[in-house]
Amino acid sequence: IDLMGIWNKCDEMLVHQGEPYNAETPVDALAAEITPLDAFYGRNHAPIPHLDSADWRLRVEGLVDRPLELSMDDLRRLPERTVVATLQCAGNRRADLIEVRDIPGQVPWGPGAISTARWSGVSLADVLAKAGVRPEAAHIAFTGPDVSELADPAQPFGGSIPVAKATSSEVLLAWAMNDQALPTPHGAPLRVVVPGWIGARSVKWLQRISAQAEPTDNYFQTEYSILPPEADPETAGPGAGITLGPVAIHCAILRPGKDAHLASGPTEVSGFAFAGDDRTVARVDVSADHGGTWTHADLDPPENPWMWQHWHTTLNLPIGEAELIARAWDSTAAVQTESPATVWNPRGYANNAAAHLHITCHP
Ligand code: MTE
Ligand code: MO
Repeated sequence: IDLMGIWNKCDEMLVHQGEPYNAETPVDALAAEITPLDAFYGRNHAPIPHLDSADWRLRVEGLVDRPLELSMDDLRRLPERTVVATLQCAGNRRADLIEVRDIPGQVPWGPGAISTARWSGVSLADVLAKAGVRPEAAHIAFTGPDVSELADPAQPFGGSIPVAKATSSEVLLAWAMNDQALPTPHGAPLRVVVPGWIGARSVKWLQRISAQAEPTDNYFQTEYSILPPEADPETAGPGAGITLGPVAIHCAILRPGKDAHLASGPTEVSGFAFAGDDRTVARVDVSADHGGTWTHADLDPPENPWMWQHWHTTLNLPIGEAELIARAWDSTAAVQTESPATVWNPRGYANNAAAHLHITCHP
C-alpha cells in the first residue's frame, strides 16, 4: 500500500515550507494529550523518501561482536514495546529568538514544532544486545537515506546518542504511531524515537546503526548545536558549539491566542510544558503583571517522564493591553530563563525562555 496516499495532512497545519516539508502543529492539536497523526508536526531536511519495506534492511555494525542485517520480519520477532513520548524540534519557538535578532535561512518555528504520539516498535536496547555492543563503544550512530542540500559534504541525515541513552528502556525503533502503521513522512518503515532528546536524534527511515567510540561526524550532529552569539554559522567548525541532546524545560501558552482581543475579568489561560530528558514538570507560574505576581497553574500529573504536561488557570484580566507570561520549573528545580535575548544563538536552537503573549482586554 502507498502509505503516503493514505496520509492526510490536517488543513490547519502551519506550513513553513512545502519542499522540504516543514509544518507545525496547530493550537487545537497542541492542546490534546496525544497528537492526531494528521496534525503531528513535520520536520525534513530533504524530500521525503519512499522505502519499500519488503526490500528494506537495517544494518547494525561498527564496534559490535555480531554485525546484523535485519528485515522488518526479523525485528517483529523481538518483543514489541510501546512508549508515549513527546518529540520536539530543537528549533521550536525560534520565532521568539528572531524577534531579538534575525536568524536568516532557518525555519521560523512558532511553538508548534512539538507533538506527542504513542510509539510502538522494538527496544533499541534489544537490537543492540543481539549485536553485542563492545565495551569500547561509547556512542550509537543512526543514518537515514535522505541527502540534504544543506549538508556539507553531501551526506544522508544522521545523528548519534551516547550508549547509556541508547540502551535505556525508553529508546525505540518504531514502526507504529498511535496504533497505526508509521506514516512515510514520519519515517516508515522504521524510525528511531529518543524520548526527551531533541527531535533531530530520532532519525527517520533508519537504515544503519553503528556502534562507535566517538559521536557521529554527520553534518547534522553538530549543526544541531548552540554557537556563541558572535559566531558565524557559515564558517563555524563542528567543534564550535555545544552539541544538543536533552531538551530543556519550556512551556507555551495556547489560550488565549496571540494578540487576542477579549473581555476583561476572569479568563482561562492554558498551555503545555515539557521538561525534557528524564525530568518532569514540577510547576508552571503565570503572570499578567510583568512578573509582579505569579499564579500557580493547575498542572496535569506526569504520566511518564517522556511526555508534555498540560496546565490551565484562571486569571483576572484588567481592561487594556496586557502581556501574559508563563514559566515552568522542572523536577530538578531548573526554571525557564526570563528573556529570549539571554538564550539567543546564531542558529536559533533550544529557545527555552518564558512564554510571553500580548493580548488586549475590553470592558
Ligand atoms: N530523519 C531523517 N532521516 N531526516 C530528517 O530530516 N529530521 C529530524 C528527525 N529525523 C529528520 C530525521 C528532525 S530535525 C526532527 S525535529 C524530527 O525528525 C521530526 O520528526 P517528524 O517529521 O516525524 O515530526
Ligand atoms: Mo528538529
